[in-house]
Amino acid sequence: MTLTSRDVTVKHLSCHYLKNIEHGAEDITILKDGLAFLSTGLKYPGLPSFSDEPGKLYLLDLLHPRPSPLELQIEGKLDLSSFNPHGISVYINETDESVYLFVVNHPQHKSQVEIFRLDEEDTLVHLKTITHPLLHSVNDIVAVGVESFYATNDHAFPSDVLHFLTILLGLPWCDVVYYSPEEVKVAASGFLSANGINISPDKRYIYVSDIVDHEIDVLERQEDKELVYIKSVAVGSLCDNIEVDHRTGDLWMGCHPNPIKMYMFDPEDPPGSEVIQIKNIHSGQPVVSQKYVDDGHVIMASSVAAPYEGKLLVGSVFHKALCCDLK
Ligand SMILES: [Ca+2]
Ligand SMILES: [Ca+2]
Ligand SMILES: [Ca+2]
Repeated sequence: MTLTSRDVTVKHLSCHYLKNIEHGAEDITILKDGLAFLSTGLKYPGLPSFSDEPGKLYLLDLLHPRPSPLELQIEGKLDLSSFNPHGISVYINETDESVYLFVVNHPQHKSQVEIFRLDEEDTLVHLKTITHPLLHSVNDIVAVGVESFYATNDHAFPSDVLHFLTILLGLPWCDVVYYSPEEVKVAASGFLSANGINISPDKRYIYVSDIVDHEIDVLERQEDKELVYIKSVAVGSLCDNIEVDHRTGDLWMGCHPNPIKMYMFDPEDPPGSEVIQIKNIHSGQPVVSQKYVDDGHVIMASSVAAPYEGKLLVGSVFHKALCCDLK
């Protein structure tokens, strides 16, 4: 059985809860200037969700003396009553420094990608909704242009029954899809379940969390948009989203040490959280270490860990979010 569950030895940092975040911050990403984007309120089949409200996006300025998440206002034609945000990624247009936020959205449990532009401090303008048959079970994305991205499919088929069969049989049938207005194609395949995705600071490599396989895969970008497999790094946990430290290139993941507790949710025996870091991933000896471990009593089901200048934001699938000191 690949969905292993293990007991965890608690290892805490000095942290506080982020205000207003009560129903998960499944994905978080931080810009070089300290602005963090949070995707909150995910409703995902089979997993707990403790709010009937639609999902929301928040912004947090880590350079503020007392950072507090601010809800982003959304302008445009997007239906906000069914907004169900999941993985996110930011792209900055180098010519005019404009900030584009890409968001995986599951209205009525469908999969689509929304592209927004940050216009003022608290306003996102909705530019485009992208749907495509290859984008059938999107978990996370990494933007590589103002309208192009790589996306992970966490299911080999949109159907949950067929998906669980592939997991039970160990069939690595999930893929990563490249999307641009000119071309859409499978860029890499062979994942048991592709979850978080991100890019190296030099933009040469793409990292994918093959979550049920307990590993992070390293792929190299090609001229024709394909991704060539380089290697896998074992992480010993089910790692969800990946964030990359802009300065060091280290990978940080929010992981699920006992995922069965997530599906069989019991508040008396909650699912735990684990933050894992990979240093020197391109060297012959990457260093994998646990930076934070909780038995679920502080935070349940961590799904992302985003570092910024000695601070670490930890988000979760359906619970709270933490701001921790790394120093
Ligand atoms: Ca992401
Ligand atoms: Ca794999
Ligand atoms: Ca994810």
